[in-house]
Amino acid sequence: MANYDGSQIVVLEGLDPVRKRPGMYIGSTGTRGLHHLVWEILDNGIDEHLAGFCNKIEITMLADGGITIKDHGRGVPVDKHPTKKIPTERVVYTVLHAGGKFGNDVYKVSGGLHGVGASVVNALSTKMFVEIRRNGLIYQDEYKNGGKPVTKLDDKGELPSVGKCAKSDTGTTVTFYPDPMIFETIEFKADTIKKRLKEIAYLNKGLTIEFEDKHTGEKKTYYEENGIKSFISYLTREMPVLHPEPIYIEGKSGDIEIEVAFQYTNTYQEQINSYCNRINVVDGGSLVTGFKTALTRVMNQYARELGMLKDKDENFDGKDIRNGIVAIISIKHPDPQFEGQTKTKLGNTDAKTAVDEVFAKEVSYYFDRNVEVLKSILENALKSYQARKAGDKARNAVLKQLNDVDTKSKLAACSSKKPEECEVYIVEGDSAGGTVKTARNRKTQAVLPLRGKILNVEKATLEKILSNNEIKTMIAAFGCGIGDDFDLSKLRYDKIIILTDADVDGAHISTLLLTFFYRFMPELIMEGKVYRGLPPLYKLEYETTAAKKKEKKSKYILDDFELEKFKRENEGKVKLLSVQRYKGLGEMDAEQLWETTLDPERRVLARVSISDTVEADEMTGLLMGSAVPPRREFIMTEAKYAIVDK
Ligand code: 0RA
Repeated sequence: MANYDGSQIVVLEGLDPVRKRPGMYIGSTGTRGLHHLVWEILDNGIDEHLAGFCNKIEITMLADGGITIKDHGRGVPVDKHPTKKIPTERVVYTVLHAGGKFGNDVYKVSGGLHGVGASVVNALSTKMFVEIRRNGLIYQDEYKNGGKPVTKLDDKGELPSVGKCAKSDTGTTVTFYPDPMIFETIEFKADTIKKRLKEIAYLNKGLTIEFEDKHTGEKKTYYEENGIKSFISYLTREMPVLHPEPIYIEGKSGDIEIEVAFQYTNTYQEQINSYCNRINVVDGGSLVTGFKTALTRVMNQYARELGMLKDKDENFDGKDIRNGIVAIISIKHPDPQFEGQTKTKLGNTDAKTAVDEVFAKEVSYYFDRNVEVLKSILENALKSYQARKAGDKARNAVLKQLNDVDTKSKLAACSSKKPEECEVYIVEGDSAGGTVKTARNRKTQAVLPLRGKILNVEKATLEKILSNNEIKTMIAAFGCGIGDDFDLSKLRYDKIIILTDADVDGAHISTLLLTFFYRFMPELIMEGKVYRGLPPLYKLEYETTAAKKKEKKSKYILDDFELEKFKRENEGKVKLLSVQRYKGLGEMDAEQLWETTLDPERRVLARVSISDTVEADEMTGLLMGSAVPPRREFIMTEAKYAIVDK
């Protein structure tokens, strides 16, 4: 038994830091961090799929709040770990960063964005059960209170088997219960999970994912025979397209496997999502460079062959050629190097060469056989080329002029010039803007009132966007430029706070603003500089009935949820005298606005974040696309929660 006790000490030392600083391992203890646990366990199953040993994963949301993830892979090894002297399974689930330290699978998801290891999940759970089927035997192991083993090892220090199964029946099943002492909420969200499963299915063609929610009885199977090609169809489903079918390309260069799918849309946007070993490399990197270089080269060659560009003409710019493209690049790489602060950029130079080589060869093969598609894409590039030539002048004029934009007329600046203490409120409407100007702290809070709706940048040309007054004022006020010229270090404010009414119009304006930021200054959002101010929806006047002497009190309430909560928690204790519902910011006077919405000590802000580009692009696409009915519905029912991580 000495062995067993010894292993327990390892465990305690091993996982303690995770419980002390969960945020360091899973980002947050909010709902996103909670779901990170699920992705972590799922990734292990996907690793098995990538290694070629698993074609089915099952996920079940249990009625008691737990979640089960079963993969049909080889099963986690149970033999004694050579150095730790405990079953390898225990190492996987109780030692930090044990994820990739054994086995020699080539394509690992671990080491990327998630990759903190299954032990972190165990550390943050009250209970965890592991069942392994391997070599015709069934093993079970159980942990409690943040990864403390419950199951006794046998006298050889091995995990005893509990039964037999067919030799071909292999796999790993993990069930865990997140710790309510750690997480703000332990309620898994079926929608969040299903969305992820869908993405996983697109990225892993041939993998079947079965989902079941025992709370509702819902069952769903995710399986995408056509992988990322279907993913493209999904992303472009609301957009007008230049050719009916996405183009799909695959190939191999050395150890690197490459898949690309793309489709041209009749929009001005370029949307390229890239994945390495199924990890979304949000900032692209070498694989995207390889794709862009090859696409530009090949298309310019075709344009000359077809006589669209004459000898004297200069080449199409890469941007002309990518105008309207929606693309996914997905590669498998044996040794990915993720770079940058957030590890969201691929560094490997061999990935650039490999993607360039495979893509150029295969796309030429495709275009030689689909000349009509080729022509429509080149004509689209030509239009962009011509517009750019015409627009260059206008654009330069606008950009020059930006510095001279008279922001004074609209922007009420703050007196401090220290960006770290300054904030700018972007306020819907002149009248609310006026009140905010009166109410604010003039030293640190600037106010920019917006008149009416701002331009929908998804539907406008660059020239039009840059000549829009509201947009010009914002660019000038922020001070950090846009697009390729963007420089975050020049941002004049620490926080950009969007303040709109809590109604459909307000939600729409806020979405339009976010779309503009996302398309032209995405770093603002990525770096967490953008917030939404959440003014209270209600003011309550009430009398306490419990105390001996009655006392009149008032309270601001954020939303319907909080109102219900207040009523529930104070049932019988207070008597409600009045419930005032604010229809808009305009109904508050300066003092109320300061107390509830501006005062840094009392206001509620929600930081706007984008969990990944697919979600954001899809969301903006959904909100901004040309099909009106679904968009309406989305704004009214979801806008408040759609992008706000709170
Ligand atoms: C490395 C080697 C082997 C299995 C695994 C990893 C493995 C890990 C996990 C985590 C969740 N499910 C898993 N399935 C498999 C065994 C290699 C062999 O059988 O030779």
